[in-house]
Amino acid sequence: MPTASSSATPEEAQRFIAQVDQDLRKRWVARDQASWVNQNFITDDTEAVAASREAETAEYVTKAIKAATRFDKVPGLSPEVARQLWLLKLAQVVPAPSDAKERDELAEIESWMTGTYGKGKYKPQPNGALAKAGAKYLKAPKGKDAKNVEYTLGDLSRVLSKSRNFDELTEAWAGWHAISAVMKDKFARYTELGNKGAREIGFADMGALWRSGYDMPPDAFEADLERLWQQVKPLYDQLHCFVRSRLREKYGKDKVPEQGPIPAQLLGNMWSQEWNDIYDLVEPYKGEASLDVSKSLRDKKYDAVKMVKLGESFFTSLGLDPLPKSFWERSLFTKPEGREVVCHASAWDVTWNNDLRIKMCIEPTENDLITIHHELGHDYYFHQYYKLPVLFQSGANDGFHEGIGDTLALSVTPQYLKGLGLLNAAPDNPKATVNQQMKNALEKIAFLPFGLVIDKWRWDVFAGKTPKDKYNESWWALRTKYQGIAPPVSRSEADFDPGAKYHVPASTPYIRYFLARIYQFQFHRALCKAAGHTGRLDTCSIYGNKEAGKKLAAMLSMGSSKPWPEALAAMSGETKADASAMLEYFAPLKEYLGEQTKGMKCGW
Ligand code: X8Z
Ligand code: ZN
Repeated sequence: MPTASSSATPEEAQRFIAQVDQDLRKRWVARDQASWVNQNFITDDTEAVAASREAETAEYVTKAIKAATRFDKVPGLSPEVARQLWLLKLAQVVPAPSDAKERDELAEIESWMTGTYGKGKYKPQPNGALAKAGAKYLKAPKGKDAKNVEYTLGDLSRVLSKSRNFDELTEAWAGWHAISAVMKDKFARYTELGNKGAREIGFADMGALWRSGYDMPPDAFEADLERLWQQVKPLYDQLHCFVRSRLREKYGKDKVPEQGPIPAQLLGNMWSQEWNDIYDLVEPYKGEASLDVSKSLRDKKYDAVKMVKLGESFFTSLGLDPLPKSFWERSLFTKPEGREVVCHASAWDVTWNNDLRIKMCIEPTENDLITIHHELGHDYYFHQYYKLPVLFQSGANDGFHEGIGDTLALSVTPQYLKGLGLLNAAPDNPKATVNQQMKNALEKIAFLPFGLVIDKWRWDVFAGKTPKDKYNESWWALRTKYQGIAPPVSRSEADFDPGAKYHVPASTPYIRYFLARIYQFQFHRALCKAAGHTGRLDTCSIYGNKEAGKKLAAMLSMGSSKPWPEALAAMSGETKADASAMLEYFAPLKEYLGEQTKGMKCGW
């Protein structure tokens, strides 16, 4: 550990941060290699190795932060050094207490929670709805009776997206949400230990640390989130209202209340976070051209690699580099047989040196095609900044990182898909536009309140405002307040529903995804302008446009070396997050929803 003399100078600070760069790189590589192996082969041993590397990193970061306080009041630091010293304070998502035993305990809980989620399974009730439904949506391995199989999240999610039977949906929902009850005590202990670590490095609690990564005071950040939410809430309310009325027609008035929250299992997704899988139930104009890309992917026999190549071709069309050879050798593209893996999609630069990979259990669906673009967005960000000091090897903020692939995916328009033969027709008429927009809104707009609640819940837990005996109650209070959804079956404090969403056991902060939903439309608008697009925003595709590619690459190459408003300005000229681009994009749908919901009782 480098130390500084009591009369520290800017030069010493410079040397200190250069040493931290080397040390941190070594530890992050060791940690991420262990984590990669653990998540690709979940066993007790890989879990232990991953926990140990995590604990070592946490120990180092806390010590380095404490040593760096010597430079707190040193005048004349270069902006690069000052920013790295600041980013060092934020470098450990779950900061550990300096007590070795507590540190190890914390890291073990983290690995255990991730593993427990990854291994989560549900065996259908012998006479329940899923057993009766047989193998319709549930793939039993060859030679096995569907009734005796334990189903994974992937299987149960297929039920949520495809089944239109109320009882099957309810059982699949409840089945998955049973996997996390065991996490509750551990999560409470993790909160206690993580908070202790956060306080040692000068934050009130872990939530305060997480909210500090946005180049503004945490309170100002929360106010900004509220401002953005109020910008988009009217559109969400209309969408909710319209979807609820269609679900009432489908499932009956006894199942879906006229004015109450929507039962969470009816929205096509395990967490009701994106609703595009129930597009068939809410399609505005029947008989318009099909938007079913999943079917075309299956018909055209797209396998996982072919889908990833298609994603890559979008990035290279902008003038960005092809993915390195090692990407194709080291990535995990499909769910392997005979071992436990974390299937939740992720992107990596394991050795922080252009060692790009994705880890996904790809199925030939449109959702997975979009997720591939999302993950490659991370990899291309890594690629553009891997030569920077490691503390600058992240997004301008984490919402930027989450928004890049999505921005490109906004250019995956029906016209583009038609060119690939993945859609038969891409008509440009008002009805087709509304259909297309509805499908996109079910993904993008429906997500917004979900993107808010995960961390609103965690921030309150970390701040001690939500005690352990109110964990689940508070979770559902937020889910109902913001999303307007209700639990499918009665819940109690014996349940721990937050743990059934990957990012909670995996300690991934979530507000980044809310931000990304907003930013991606700002990015899209800016890149479309650079590409010379003049028409409606939802008809723009930057595919093949090198000018847009240059703008994108310039922003990505900055990593986190500058405050995010500067990175945004480099791309769009704006310095504030602003949902007006998103609203502009969805203007045609807003008009349709306004007409459709006239006279309806909206809200819950
Ligand atoms: O977790 C992800 C990515 C990996 S960074 C697949 N997403 C969030 C989620 O699945 O909950 C992307 C959208 C939101
Ligand atoms: Zn992501």
